[in-house]
Amino acid sequence: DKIYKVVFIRHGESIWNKENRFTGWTDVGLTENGVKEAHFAGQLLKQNQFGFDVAFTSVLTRAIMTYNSIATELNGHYVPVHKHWRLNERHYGALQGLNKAETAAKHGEAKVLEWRRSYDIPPPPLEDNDERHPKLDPRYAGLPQDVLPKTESLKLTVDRVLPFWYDQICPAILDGQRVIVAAHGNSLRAIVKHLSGMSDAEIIKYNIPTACPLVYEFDQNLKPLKNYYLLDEKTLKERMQAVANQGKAH
Ligand code: DG2
Repeated sequence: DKIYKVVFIRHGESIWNKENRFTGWTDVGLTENGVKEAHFAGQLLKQNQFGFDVAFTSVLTRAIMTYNSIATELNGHYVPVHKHWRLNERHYGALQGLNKAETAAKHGEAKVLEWRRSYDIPPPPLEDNDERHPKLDPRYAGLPQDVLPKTESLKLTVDRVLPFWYDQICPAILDGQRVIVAAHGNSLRAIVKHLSGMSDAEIIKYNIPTACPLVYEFDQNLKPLKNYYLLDEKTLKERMQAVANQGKAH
């Protein structure tokens, strides 16, 4: 029987990951280390005989740059790339720009954990007249304002990612194309929660590490059969723990 697959990857370390700031829809680039992580991910994919016929990314630079580094390693720059806002990171509302550890010191680690990882509690929203409002960003021009978030819980992120997953990504997988999706910690948690059937309580503890290829295999009905990271257990654990630690007050 034919195996249908998709590779998910969170971007490499971004400038704001390094500075430990809530990022969301803020468009920051990768650090030098983040670019290295992305190239390493491309090499891992190559060593494991992965190649792609189509790529999907968010419209945020850090995901696009990560995919480009992977494409370089795979000699795959000719592959079509679809960039879509529905794969963007969860919108972090008024937290965007704040340091996560300082926010934990101020509001408590429990509150920060709630904002970062609870399923349905959104962070405080941006004001309508905030200069960071997505309506002022040319990449979202043409979208009706009521789809543009001012904050998002993971649940709201699931709601806006899934239409793109079902309408664009699933048909490519079912068509037998080899698909890669380069996105973000929380937009990928949204898809993984949906695919794995993780409960609202389990998803709180689940962290997606930077630049680790995550492979999902499906049957012909796109029922998930298995999933695995292309990375040794030890490095994977370290990278997941590093994400969890970002919310500590120090
Ligand atoms: C991070 C994730 O997004 O943050 O928005 O700060 O994946 O684009 O680096 P990404 C952000 P946490 O939810 O892990 O704090």
